[in-house]
Amino acid sequence: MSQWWKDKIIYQIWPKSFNDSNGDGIGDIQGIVERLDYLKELGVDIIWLSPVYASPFVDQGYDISDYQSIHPAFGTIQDMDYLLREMERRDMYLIMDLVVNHCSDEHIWFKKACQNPLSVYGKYFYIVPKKDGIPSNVRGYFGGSVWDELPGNPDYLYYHSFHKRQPDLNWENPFLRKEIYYMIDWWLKRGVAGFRIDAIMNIKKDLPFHNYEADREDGMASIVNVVQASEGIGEFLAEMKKETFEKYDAFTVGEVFHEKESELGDFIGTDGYFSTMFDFGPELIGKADVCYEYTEVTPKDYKKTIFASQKRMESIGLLANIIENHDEMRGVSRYIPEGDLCDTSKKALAAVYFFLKGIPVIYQGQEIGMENCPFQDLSEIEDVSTINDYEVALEAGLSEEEAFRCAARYSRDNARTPMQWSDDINAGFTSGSPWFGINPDYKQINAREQLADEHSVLQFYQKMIQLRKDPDYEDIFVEGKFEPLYEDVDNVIAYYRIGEGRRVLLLSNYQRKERELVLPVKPECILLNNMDHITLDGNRIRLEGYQTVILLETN
Ligand code: TEU
Ligand code: CA
Repeated sequence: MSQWWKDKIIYQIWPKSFNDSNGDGIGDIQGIVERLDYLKELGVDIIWLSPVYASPFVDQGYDISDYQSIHPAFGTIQDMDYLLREMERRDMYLIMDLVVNHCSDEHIWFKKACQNPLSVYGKYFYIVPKKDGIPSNVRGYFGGSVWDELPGNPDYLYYHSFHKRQPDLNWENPFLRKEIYYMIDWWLKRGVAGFRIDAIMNIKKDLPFHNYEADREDGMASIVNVVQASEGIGEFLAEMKKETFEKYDAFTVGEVFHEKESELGDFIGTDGYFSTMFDFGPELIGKADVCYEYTEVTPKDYKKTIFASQKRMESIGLLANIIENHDEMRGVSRYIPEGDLCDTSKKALAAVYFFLKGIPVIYQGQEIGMENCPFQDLSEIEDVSTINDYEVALEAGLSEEEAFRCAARYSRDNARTPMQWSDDINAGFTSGSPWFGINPDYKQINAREQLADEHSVLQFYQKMIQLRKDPDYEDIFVEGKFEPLYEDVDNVIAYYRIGEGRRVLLLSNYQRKERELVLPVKPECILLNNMDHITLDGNRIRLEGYQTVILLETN
């Protein structure tokens, strides 16, 4: 397969909160079309669209009841075709979210399975007779047992890794796999360029089902045990690629967690199952099984983690680099120490992750520096996962106030507030009443103002993208090797990208204090600077707080 995507910039749209075109308070497909010029102007090539399929929205569309139809709140299949045409006209590509570890309990397959667990559809899921006992003591991602009584048929149990209304599909069944490949093919034929592949490590179970050592007082064990113990996922992934992606030279990015180190090459090597996969290294810093045990990220941890990922993937393949997504709090609120948050530090973080080797992915609103939302009360939260975090914290004995604080701080809903287009009412997201609260900081942080301000975070993103895509620097930014510098100097994040007969140095003074450094070589010129000025004298450089530059060196 070709690597047509390796110099491209990806932008993730979480449709419910992107742009509402018809005033019902919910973002929609026509709303995306309205903003294509904005994205083109920014420099985006590939849009990853989070689910827009038919769904009861128990998990914000990651619970799909019909893979080949569009949820009416988002529009119609004709709107999808229109979006595809409008993107093609602008040389842009669309990738959809492929959620095939599970579907919704409202999917016709599951309904038929409930009616008759012994039918062919019963075998599309993991369904067992209840009289044999609960097959495993596994706790799902959103809390509680992965086993529940089959709706309408309490003599049986079925398996769900996520919410109980997201039954897992049985990938061991070749007929189920065929259905999925057919559906993927159907979308590729329609013109989508590929997929972001959801929760894919969960499709392989550790069979036969059995218990694991309990890790909490509930007597259950984390579902991570299942992912880590299961063997043989590669057979499914290789087959899926051969039956679908390969035929279309599609671009795929896997949501891969807990892969085995020795299998990295199988995932994203030259002939890998996927084009790329997310680097979740930074996302995992300081995380624990429960949110009240999370710890804050220090610049030191952050540097160590991104550098480790770079080294690990060096001779293997390209990672998709992110600072946030729809499952995380805002990156600027996580990777910049509290109190240091400002436009300059936001630009510093942006440049640091953006020029790493790999494919840069921007999450909606990141380009204007959107921050965590100051939630005040649980009633403002919609996300099932956050509500579970809160309950788990309460059960562990935290006060309501403490439980809310930690659940809200790390809530996925921080990233799910509506996009801030302007300082007009509802941040210009909708003319109606928004489905979800708008972050009150939209008067200060919004796209319209930043489009008119050359010092804005948004225009800095634009400049970064232009530089990254400049064909003159392809040998550096696309192909160039990564090599760290000043690795042991605290609060300096610096690395080379090495091109043909030249290299660039990304240098970030990741702290509030200014600092002077003696560079190994006198740079030839400055390709990017997140401030107006620079103090450079030969190879002595002085950087202000969070000042970040890209310097070109030629031999
Ligand atoms: O996320 C998979 C995943 O591993 C999550 O459980 C993650 O740990 C969780 O978001 C933490 O709260 C994917 C999607 O990105 C997510 O939005 C879905 O909820 C999930 O799959 C189920 O489809
Ligand atoms: Ca709408």
